[in-house]
Amino acid sequence: MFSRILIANRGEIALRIIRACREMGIETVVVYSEADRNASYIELADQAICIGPASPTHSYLNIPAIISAAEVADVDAIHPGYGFLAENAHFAQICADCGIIFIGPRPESMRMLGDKVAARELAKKAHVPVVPGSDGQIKDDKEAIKLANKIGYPVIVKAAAGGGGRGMRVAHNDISLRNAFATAKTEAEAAFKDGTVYLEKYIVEPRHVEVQVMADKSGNTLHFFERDCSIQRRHQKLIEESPCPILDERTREELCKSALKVIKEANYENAATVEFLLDRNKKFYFIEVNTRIQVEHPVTEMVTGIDLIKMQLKIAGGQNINLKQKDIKHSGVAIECRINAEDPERNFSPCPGKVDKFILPGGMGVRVDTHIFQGAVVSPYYDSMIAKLIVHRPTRDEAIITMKRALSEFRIGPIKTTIPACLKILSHNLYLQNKVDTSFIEQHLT
Ligand code: MV4
Repeated sequence: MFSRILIANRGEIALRIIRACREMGIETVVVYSEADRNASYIELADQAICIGPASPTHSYLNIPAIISAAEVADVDAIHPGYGFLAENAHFAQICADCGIIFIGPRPESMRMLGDKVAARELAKKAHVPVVPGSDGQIKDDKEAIKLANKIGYPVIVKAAAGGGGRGMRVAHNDISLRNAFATAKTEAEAAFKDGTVYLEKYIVEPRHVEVQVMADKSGNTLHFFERDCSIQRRHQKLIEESPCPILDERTREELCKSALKVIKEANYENAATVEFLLDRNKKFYFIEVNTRIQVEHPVTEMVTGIDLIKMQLKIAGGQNINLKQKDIKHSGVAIECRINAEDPERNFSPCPGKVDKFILPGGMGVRVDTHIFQGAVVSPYYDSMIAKLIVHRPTRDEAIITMKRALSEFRIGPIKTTIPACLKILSHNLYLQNKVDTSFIEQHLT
């Protein structure tokens, strides 16, 4: 196993990785920007190295600075966390070239699955259901219109280099499709320097369901069931839960098996999330693969009892997974609420500043993943997430009760947070009755 690793991230995930390493006897080196010099987890890491000013381009995205820190500290490996360099194939390649293990997939897998057209074709090859749509990319609007009339409107034009909701356009007829095709292509060209687009039937009011998977270097693959992430706003998830409350056992098994087919076909290694859309008839369709550990991984950890960060470290260190699929069980219901420094009353605009008051919830079934403490300063330079509140209870009803209790115990001030918005959702009839989809917040919380 590794003796020492570098954590190329900040915030709660840096702390999460330090905790896993401490239990495994791995030393940690954390890098930080000038804005994070007073971060709580710096005290808990074995070593901390400043890599630059607050601006992410000059610090957490600064590959030469991070590699230099890794060389100086003489680490065996780098954990990228999520965001920043986590899905950067170029960075993973540089790590390999420098003899440092990147704790994640091989650069080729990241590159291939980062191309949504290639990922879609791979899923088809693995006999996994994909949304009806184009074979490969769509070259011109004539081809788009011809296909749209074959599969039926509405359709969605997506950028091959997109993902996470960037570079998408919906069209309801030939005229709007001509427009959608042109704008999607132009936007993709500008945002990703790659104007490749493809077309899918637009699934109306879907649920977002994703499967957690892991693969070791020997090709052993495991799934850890699914998370329902339908409660999101502008592609930023707010509440996630596991299991998906509307799946029957048979569909769950099919879904999870499909996720494994995708990562087996990709000859994947380490943690991934395979994303699906679930339509009104509870039919699922593959959409994309995230090649990183995700923010919402704790809900999976709670229902399965498995530490996914430790598993990532073991796999990257060359250990084979010594678990069988049938030994992985899910029990109870876990829900995660993201506590962001945002004002829900002002269109969720960021609310950075000093945290004067910070009282944590606790008690039975409650987990809080946070790097924040009383006196901490929330920087405007980074993502606004300041804590994740996770509950794990035997049933969904009990999980909701505990979550509401824990949210109301949480005291954060004077900055505004998403706590009131989470409380509203958890009390909403449609949420309680499992009648939500990805448009829930826009439709019922504004
Ligand atoms: C879709 C879709 C409807 N039909 N694809 C948005 C993020 C990206 N991962 C895929 N996304 C979508 N793809 C088809 N064919 C609707 C969305 C979508 C969405 C998906 C998941 C979670 C939230 C969403 C919000 C709006 C649109």
